[in-house]
Amino acid sequence: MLQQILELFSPEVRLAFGQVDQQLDTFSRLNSGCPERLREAIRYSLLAPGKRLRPLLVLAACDACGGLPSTALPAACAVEMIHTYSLVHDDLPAMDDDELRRGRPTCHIQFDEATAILAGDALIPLAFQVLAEGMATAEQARRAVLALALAAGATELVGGQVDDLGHQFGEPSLEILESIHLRKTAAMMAVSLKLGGLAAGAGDEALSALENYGKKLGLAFQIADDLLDLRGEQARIGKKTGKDEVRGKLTYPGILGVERSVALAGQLVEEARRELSGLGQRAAGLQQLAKFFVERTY
Ligand code: GRG
Repeated sequence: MLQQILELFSPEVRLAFGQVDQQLDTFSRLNSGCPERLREAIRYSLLAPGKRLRPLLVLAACDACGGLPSTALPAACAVEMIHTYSLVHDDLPAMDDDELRRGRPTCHIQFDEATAILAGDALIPLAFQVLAEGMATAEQARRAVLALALAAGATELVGGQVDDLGHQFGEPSLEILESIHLRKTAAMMAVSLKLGGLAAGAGDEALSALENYGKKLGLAFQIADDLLDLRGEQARIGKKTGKDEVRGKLTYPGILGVERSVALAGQLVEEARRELSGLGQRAAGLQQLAKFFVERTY
């Protein structure tokens, strides 16, 4: 499926996307002051075979705004670092207590809990370092660092995670569920697109269109994630399925049922696509991508 997705984008996006793993490798070599076991744990999680969807959003948004996607590679790596830290911490016994991630033992199983916590911790400043050093101008770097700090912070990613943990076995409410996923999942997608736009020097109108698209996309992605947990194959997804029900998690199929969840995902995809209409033909790849996001099987 990834190959099919990549074909939606320009050769420049594909070329830059092909460099993401190599760049992540370079950025995570770290200097000799980093303890070896910490370096290993950081690289174990960061270089594991994730889908790299957020980096793709960064590069595609940069292209859609008329920029050269390779200039957005540091931003693409920065969002993947924050995303990876959030997965490492989410998998810890104190949170989701998972043993499988990206088809491999989770970081705390492969190493130990303290190392997994600290590897996640170290990825956060590394992301901001890469972003601050990698944007073309000081003003772009300032705006990008601010945007990522807000998206990854206490009101968005972390706040969404806290509310998600707090509502296990809670009163099912679509409003709460949407608020959780707008912050836990959609905010990181929206900021990925924004950073790509910033790297291209896009104006405020284009930036807010990209962010709105990212929020709708993130919600649709989450519905697909809930549906995969319910009926996906563990081997294909690379993580355990059927956990949401056991943990009493609020989910879209749990509240709406499968049919209405599928319909809502479709509606969100249409709304997301419309958000990009002002960007014209250059955003056609991103518009198509939205469909793949909800039709995914892993
Ligand atoms: C610990 C602050 C903190 C936050 C954790 C990311 C997250 C918040 C929780 C992960 C739980 C989860 C299943 C969320 C659903 C959406 C999501 C982020 C899925 C994982 O992203 P993918 O499918 O993963 O893009 P890969 O491995 O391909 O990068």
